[in-house]
This record gives sequence, structure tokens and C-alpha cells, in this order.
Amino acid sequence: MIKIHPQYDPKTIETAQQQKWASDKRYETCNTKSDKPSRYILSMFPYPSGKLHMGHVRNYTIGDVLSRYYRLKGYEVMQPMGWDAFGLPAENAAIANGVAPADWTFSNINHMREQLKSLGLSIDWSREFATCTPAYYRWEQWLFVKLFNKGLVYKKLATVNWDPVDNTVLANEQVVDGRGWRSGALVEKREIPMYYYKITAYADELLNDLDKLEGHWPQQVITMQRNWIGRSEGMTLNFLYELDGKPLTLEVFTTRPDTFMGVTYVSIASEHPLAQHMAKNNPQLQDFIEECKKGSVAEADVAKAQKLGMNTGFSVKHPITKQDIPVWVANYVLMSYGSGAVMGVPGHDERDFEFANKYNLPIIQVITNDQACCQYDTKNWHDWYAIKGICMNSGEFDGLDYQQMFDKLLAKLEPKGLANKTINFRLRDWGVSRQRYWGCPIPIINCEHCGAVPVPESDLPVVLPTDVVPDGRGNPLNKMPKFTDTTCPKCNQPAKCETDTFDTFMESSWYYARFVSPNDTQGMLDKDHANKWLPVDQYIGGVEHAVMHLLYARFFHKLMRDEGLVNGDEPFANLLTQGMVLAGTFYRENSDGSKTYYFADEVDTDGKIATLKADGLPVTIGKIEKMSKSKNNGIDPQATIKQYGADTVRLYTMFTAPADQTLEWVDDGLKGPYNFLKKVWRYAAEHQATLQHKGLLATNLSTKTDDLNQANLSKTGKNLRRKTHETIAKLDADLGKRLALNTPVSSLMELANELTNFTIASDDDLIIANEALITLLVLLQMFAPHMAEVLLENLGFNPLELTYPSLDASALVQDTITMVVQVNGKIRGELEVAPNSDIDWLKNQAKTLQSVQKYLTGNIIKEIVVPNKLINIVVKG
Ligand code: ANZ
Ligand code: ZN
Repeated sequence: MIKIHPQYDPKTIETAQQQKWASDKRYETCNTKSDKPSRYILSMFPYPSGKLHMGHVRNYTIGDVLSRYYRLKGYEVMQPMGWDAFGLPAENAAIANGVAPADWTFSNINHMREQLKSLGLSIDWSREFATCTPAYYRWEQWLFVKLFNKGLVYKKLATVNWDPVDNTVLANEQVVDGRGWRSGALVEKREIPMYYYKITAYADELLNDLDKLEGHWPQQVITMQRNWIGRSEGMTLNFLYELDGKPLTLEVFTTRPDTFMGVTYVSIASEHPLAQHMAKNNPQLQDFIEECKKGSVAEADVAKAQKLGMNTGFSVKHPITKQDIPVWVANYVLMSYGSGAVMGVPGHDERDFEFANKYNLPIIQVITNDQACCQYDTKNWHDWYAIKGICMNSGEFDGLDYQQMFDKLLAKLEPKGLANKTINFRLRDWGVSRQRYWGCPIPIINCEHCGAVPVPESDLPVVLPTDVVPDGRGNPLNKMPKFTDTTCPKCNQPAKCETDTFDTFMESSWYYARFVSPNDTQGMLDKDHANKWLPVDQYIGGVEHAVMHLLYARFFHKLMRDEGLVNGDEPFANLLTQGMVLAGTFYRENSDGSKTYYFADEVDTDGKIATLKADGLPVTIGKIEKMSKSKNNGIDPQATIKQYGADTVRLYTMFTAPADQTLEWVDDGLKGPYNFLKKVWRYAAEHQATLQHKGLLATNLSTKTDDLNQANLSKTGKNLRRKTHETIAKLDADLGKRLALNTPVSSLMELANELTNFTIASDDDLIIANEALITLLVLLQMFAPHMAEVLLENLGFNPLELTYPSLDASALVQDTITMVVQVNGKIRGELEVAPNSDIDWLKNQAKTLQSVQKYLTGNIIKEIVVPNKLINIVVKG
């Protein structure tokens, strides 16, 4: 037998264990059917930024604990890992350091893979892939072509941020205060053709299927998805006008047709065709429209921007009152929503009120409500905002409520073609074109004669050249005839390859599915393999991906389903959103108001005051914030693993906070789990020595628990057995049902405490201690896999044969209970008795207690027994 070193030495054992797991391919899974049920556990894959952070550590440890749990429970578990490898940071690094994005990315991957391995994750590395390889992205191109031919992908002009100095399109985050982040040039808006995925065709399904996820996904995420899809029921209404003698209509979308009689103006987007038309003979309006083009195109920025408008001098007729209504161009109207035109009801809409107030347009109250707080007045207007009620100042509609007005208006105008019941979604089609180099090429050939022609399936993939160092001045692919020059597949004339690449959300939308057959060269997915593993049983990731990523992945799943590639409607059966990892901050304020942040190890602090080690002068203790580079409050996982070992880091991140809540990192906190592991190690070593001395085997003793005679066990022995089996039941419920990963660690610590305090006084006691230790180690193996496995192996167990410890329900039964004895409701004594003892016997026992007898000074008129709890004797006299 191997001799256990009594000293816990994480460094040596962790490296050795990791090498062993790699060489025996312990965690590799196969795709053939097995008689075991399967579980697919997936933590969101990382962007290869270069360095693992604590958020990763938390994310991947949660996935790993659950993977190990289900393996013990007899499941075949797949836990894969890959790299979300396209994206802007690689191009920025290229600009800063002159390295090719491909080289930067792959060297980061190599580094981060080693970091991940040092955490001891039970990952199936045979399935690893990076999304920037043609073997992966060719299938994204393949699907694009299929969808293009089905009409689910289309081309449309779109507005982008344009940097006129660098001649490049900027992402929203590259626009800083209206200027290009690199050049400092004022950013312009430009219209360029882009490809769109028709996600709106799936809007209803994406919304309705959220019902299926109820109870399996965090409610907050479901709500965010619902809001993002944003279904609004309302009406399109038409105002009338004439142009060159022709009768025409201007369409608006409203969710409040009940306010139709309160319209005092109509505002249209600057891109609206009517605005464009009016501007032809109106240079001032032309200038204003140009002005609207400036600034960010992000919807949130549009909402925040100051409301600006200009009267076109043109008016339309209200179809009921026949009054003239002025038409304004306004910067807050989005061309992409509804009809790109809004009926202005400043009496009841917040933005319209602000606009009308600014430009002195009339404000009319048309809704009243007895519940409203106060007299309607434009000064307390805000109290009336968004209130539904009864129509007033609305002529023939006076006195009607929302629904009545809705129905009457529709009945009146629909036959004339002036109104329609309309459902609008806030969700927009997904623009997937990016004018970037480091992404998946869009497989389109632009031909002068045939237009946009998809690359034939047999010519896929369109491979992105990797020996390129972008300089930030436009897409380098445009300067590479080797890439762009081609012939049109339709007419065989010279043509150009598209140089735009896909939004990187495309790659992360289906990687979960590719893991089932990562090396398939024949198709996007292998259907049999997909059937075996999908949907993902447990998905784990940050709540920051609650909207976009999850929505796009759900959309892709439905697209792939409709291509016949996967079954089922949803990709992720269960979702856990892990909380952020936070840490304290230390800073000094500079004379210009900016702050210089210091790392925790540069500072001496008692928690109340802090000084900088370098100069001994005070620094300010700042807020506890998300670990970030800008605040210098990140804790390096690698350094922490080096100091304590991965097992301690894993335990610490699991038990410090519930998985879905924020975790406040405190370096000193690592000592607790570290000492716990040391204690378990020492106990196991002593236990092994005892067994060796007696010529016994732990594996052998383990089989003897069934033969224990319950009746003859010592009281302390029974208590330890009960604790052992309570722990088995508790962890099963915590991990399998409640997704609680912090409380199991405390339970294991409690079990270890009882075990180390237990005195072995008999052969039976030794069997019980042995059972407790083996149970502790098997369960601990999920959290601290390196040390637990080494200890189990040293005790003679084969780690490949470990299963979740079986629960002995009889061990949970308490064989005596304490009952309270009262006289006239006051506690006068206690009885140690067997549970469910005979009631009459209990009454007699109670009366024999000395402490009780003292008070039985009169006639006993009543004896009440609450089973297993109390006995109350009522006396009088
Ligand atoms: C009149 C009105 C009165 C409105 C009122 C609201 C309250 P949701 O709920 O998000 O669908 N709207 C319509 N098209 C728009 C566009 N292209 N750009 C900006 N705003 C637009 O919002 C629907 C409401 O947003 C519509 O209902 C319209 O204003 C405005 F007391 O019409 B409402
Ligand atoms: Zn052609």
C-alpha cells in the first residue's frame, strides 16, 4: 500500500492528478448509445482574452461540481470546452502590438487552456474547438446560404457609425463622446448594405416558448427576454394628405388609439420618405436631417439624446376631425419601429409632452380617470402619464373606456382602409454584417450583373486569410485582391467576394450544438449525436448574457430544428446565472478628480483605515466592486492556486456565496477551506495508519456497515452514522434539486467536525468512522477532486468505480427523543423516550419524575399528550 504523507501538499498531488486524468482520458465521452442516462453540462465558453479571471473560475467550478455530481449518480456526463475566438479585442491587440489576430488568439488559447487545466475540471478536451477555425465556421456559412435561399436572410441598407479619418465603420463602443476612439474624428452616420437574419419571423415562437422555460430558468432572465422581444398590441392609423393631386396616407403605429382625439401633431423619422421628399425644396430641413445623422446609432443613446425637431410646414388631415395636423421631423422617432411615424399626443405621452412643451405645440387632455391623484394640469402632467381611463374632449367617443374606444374607432376607420389592428415587436431583425477583418467571412459574391450571389455549397468554406495585421484603417480584406477577386457562380464574369464578416454573436449562437460532433466534416451537426446530448441539461453563465446571447442561441436552435438538424424547440433545458465576483478597492484621488487605484497587496489595512505600503500615507477604502482591470481589484486565479492549490480555490468560490449571488472575495477567507482540507488529509492519514496497524482494509470495512446491529451501537456511534447519512441526503437534495452549491460545503465541514471529534471505542465504531470518512471523501471529491481522489485511492478505492453513497434511511431514525413534561403549562421536567411511545405509559412515566411530583399538589383533572413533543398535566386544588 502507498504510504500517505501526513502533510497536505496540494501542488504535488494536483499536478499528478491532472496528468493522470489527461493520460487515461478519464472525462472523454463517446457518442454511441449507452445504457446510462446522459447529462450535458455546459458553462459558457470563454473569449480568449489572454488570462483567466475569477468569474471564469466560478463559472467553470459550478459546472464541474454538477458534472461530478451527475457522474457519481450514474449518468454519462459531457462537459466540453471551447473558445469564442473571433472578435474586436484581437484586432485592437493587432493595432497596438502589430501581431496577427490569429497568432494572438491562438497563443492566448494555449495559455488559458493550461490555466483551465490547473483547476482540475472534468472536461472532455477531445471536443475542444475554437470558433475561428474554418472547420467550425464553414457550417455557419453553410446555414447562411440555406437561409438566404429560404428568404430568412435578406440584404437591406443600414445606418452605421462612420469614422471619416480612418475610413472605417465603428462599433457603438468605439464611439466615445461622438468621436472615433482612435482618430478622434467626429463620427458620421452612413448607410451601407447589410445582411439581416429574420429573427422577427420567430418572434411569436421565441416569446411563447418562454413559458416552457418557466421554473427552469431564472425568472429575471425570462422577463428580460419577454421585454426584449417586446410584443405590443395596438393600431396603425392613417392620416390623409395629397401630393401632386394624388390622395395619400401617412401611417402611424400607436398602442394608445384611445388618445386619437388628442393628437396635436405628427412626427416622423428623419429617414422617413415623406421627410426626404419635403427636404428637396427646403434646405433648412435638409440641414436638420443631416444633423440627425450625427451621433450614435445605438437605440439607448437615441432615447437619451435631447429631443430635437423641425416643422416641415406640411400638414395631414385627421381622419375623424378632418383638422389639419402639422408634420414635424423628430430625432426621437425611429425609422425601424412601427411605421417610422408617431401621432403626437402630448397630453398623455411623456416624450410627446417634452417635445410639445419645447416647441409650443398644443396639449389637450383627452383621458380622465377618477383614480388619478389630482386635477389635470400640464404642471402635474406627469401624474397622468400612461394612465388609461375614460375618453373626454373626444367628441363622439366621450365616455368610452379604452377597449370601447378601440373597437369603435376600428369599426369606423377599418372599412375605409384607414385603421388596422396591429401587433408590433420591439425585436428587430438581426443585422449580422460587420465591417471587420477578424470574423467569419460572409459567403456572398457581389456581381455587377447578378447582384449578391451566395457562394455555392461545394465552394465552402470561404476561408479567412490569417497572415494579416490590421492597422485600424478599414477592413484589410478590401486591400487583398487574392481574397476579393473571384468569378460569379451564376454568369462566370469577374466578381468580388464580400469582405464583411459576421457579428461574433453568430459563433456563440450554436457552439453548444457543435460540441455534440465537433469534428464532423460532413455536416453542421450529426443528428444521432445531437439526439443523444441535446438539449443542454444545465447551462451556466453570467447574467450579462441574459438577453442577446440567449435569444440568438434560442433562435439558432429553431433555425437548426427547421433544417432538420435537431429535435426539440429549446437549446437550454435549465439555466443557472452565476453572480459576479467582487472585491474591495483602494484609491487616491488626483488633483484633476481622476482616481488612481491600488492593488490589495500594495496596501496595509485593518478594514477601517488603509495606507500604501510604498509611502505609508493613507489611501481611501473604496466600494466593493466587480473585479476589473480598471479598478485594480482583480485577484489573479493563478497566483491564488499557486498559494493554496486549486482544491481550496474551488471550495472557497463554491461555499462563500450562493451560486446565483455576488461573491465578495476576501483573501483571508481562503484559510478556512484550506485548513479544512488539511484537517481531512491528516485524519485520513491517521485512519490509514490505524487500519494498517490492525491489518484491516478500508474497502473491506466499507462492506461491513450492512451487518452492523443497530440496537447494539454506541450512542456516539449512532450519532455519527446519522450525520453521515444526513449529509448524503442533504447533498443529494442541494445539488440535484435546489442547485445549491454553497450549503453542501458547510455540510461536509460539519461531518468532518463530527468525525474528527469521534472517539473510536469498539470494532463497530471503527466501521462507523470508516464509513463516515469514505462518504466524506466521495462527496468532497466533487468540490476538491484532487485531494479526495488521492486519499480514496490510498485507501484502496478505484476512482473509476465510485458512485454516490447510498442512503441508509434507518440510520436517520433517532432512537430516543426528548419530551417535555409540564404541569399547568409550565415546564417541570424532561423524558428521554423511544419515539411514538405508548400514551398511557408516557403519562405514568411523567408522574414518576421527581421534579414533576413536587407540583402535583392537587387533583389531576386532565393529562394531555402531544406525541413526541410534550406531556401536560393539569392539576387543581
Ligand atoms: C400615441 C401615444 C399616446 C403613444 C400615448 C403612447 C402613449 P411600444 O409600447 O414600445 O410599442 N411610437 C410608435 N412608433 C414609433 C417610432 N417609430 N419611434 C418612436 N416611437 C414610436 O410603443 C408604442 C408607442 O411608441 C406608440 O404609441 C407611439 O406613441 C410610439 F399616451 O402613440 B404612442
Ligand atoms: Zn454574375
